[in-house]
Amino acid sequence: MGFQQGFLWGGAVAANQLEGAWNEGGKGLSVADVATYKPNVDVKEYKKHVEVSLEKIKEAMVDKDTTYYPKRRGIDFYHKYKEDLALFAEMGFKVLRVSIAWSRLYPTGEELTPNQEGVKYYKEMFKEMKRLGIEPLVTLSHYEMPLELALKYNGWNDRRVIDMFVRFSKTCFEEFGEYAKLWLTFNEVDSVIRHPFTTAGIIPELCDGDEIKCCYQALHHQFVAAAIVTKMCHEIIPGSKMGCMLTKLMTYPRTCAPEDVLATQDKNLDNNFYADVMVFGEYPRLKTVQLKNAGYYPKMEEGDLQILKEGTVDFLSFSYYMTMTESVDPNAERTPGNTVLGVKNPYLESSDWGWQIDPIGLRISLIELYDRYRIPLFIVENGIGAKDVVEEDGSIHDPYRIDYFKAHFKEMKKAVDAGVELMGYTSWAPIDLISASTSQITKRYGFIYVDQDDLGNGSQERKRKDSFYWYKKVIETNGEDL
Ligand code: BGP
Repeated sequence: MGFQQGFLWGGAVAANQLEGAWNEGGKGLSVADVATYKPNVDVKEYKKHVEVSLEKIKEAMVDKDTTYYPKRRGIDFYHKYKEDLALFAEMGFKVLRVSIAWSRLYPTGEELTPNQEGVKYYKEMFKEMKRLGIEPLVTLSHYEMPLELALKYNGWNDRRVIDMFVRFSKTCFEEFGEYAKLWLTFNEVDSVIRHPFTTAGIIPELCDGDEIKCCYQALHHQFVAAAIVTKMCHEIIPGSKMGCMLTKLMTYPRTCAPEDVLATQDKNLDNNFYADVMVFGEYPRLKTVQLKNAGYYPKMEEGDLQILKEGTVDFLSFSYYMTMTESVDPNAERTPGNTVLGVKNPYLESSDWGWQIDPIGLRISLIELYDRYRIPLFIVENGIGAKDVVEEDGSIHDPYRIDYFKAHFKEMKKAVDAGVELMGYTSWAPIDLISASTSQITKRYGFIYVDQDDLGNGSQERKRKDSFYWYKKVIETNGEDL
């Protein structure tokens, strides 16, 4: 059978990781602009590096030296987008997942009308994509809320932020709806719990001693906002489709001991919770009980549950980088991964950053998700961060990246052949950009190399890696020639 005709092959990026131009075009500061560069650190050290505090944020705000804030410079896509889009078109992209920086349209988040320079910038970008025949898939919120909302309201913890986000989204639909029919609300909506500041602007000192409670409240506000704008998107843009976006983190039991299986079940139920709300339009009963028992069930307003019911999504999208393994044995060997900690799976290899590579896990995830939700799926992030070497003649040989994608595409194909409805695939990321978790650019994901180091040195010249030509062929043959 193979991939359906019109399968949407492409790539995914996020404004805060590639645009740069953090203080141009009337843009306000976003939470990403205070994210510092983190050199490779081990698991124990990691916690210290991701700690967020009011004091650190304020220091970063007045820091004029941007060397250690790589997201502020990105890869200068803001000025170079035509060159980069041309390279994506050369690979034959059908779709490009982009995000809109909220603080480019609403610098503080509180304005009543948008910054016209920001509107103009994105309109030009969408026009160029249209000219090149690349369809946009637009994420409304990808780790980049206006910083002012974090400082003043403790981000999404405050219900008033819903209205501000709805205003921003309405602007996006009205201004860009002519070009974009495919939309996503919150990138990796589940990550509020793992990265509260990056995802939801939550500052621990403003949480009355209970950060987790703050996170679940923020998450609820995001669910409500997502449902409102999903409905609105359908009303404003004829033929539009809205998806939710999750981090697919499937967990295996380390052994078949029932204790391990039970602990694993808990992890997997938690991973499904977010999609349950956005696809079915309701809080699942088991999670409701769990949150109530823990004292984390969010405050709701009358009508919230109805809003969730009326704003369910058309498709389910997710990122897929790795799988997790669970064990109740405290001595089980841990992985050196630096965002989500887990037990080592002896059957899997890991990336240089400790992310366990698992192509078959992608097939399992696709089948499990499709069977549970029965709506079309879209893989909107998948890829490998690696250290690339530029040869003397300027070529970049990245067989490890080709191997990674090839193995994942084979499994994707098998899932499709098994009956899974898959709309498309966007690799993370088609061009080297700033890593979300570490702010390194040397954790490279692209088919296109960017001559820039972690501290911003380099010409920013773009170069095609071997994988560039390989992916072009995959797209040309609709995934037949791997
Ligand atoms: C996802 C994010 C992306 C992206 C990717 C890779 O969680 O949605 O923004 O960056 O992970 O992660 P990292 O950049 O930390 O390697």
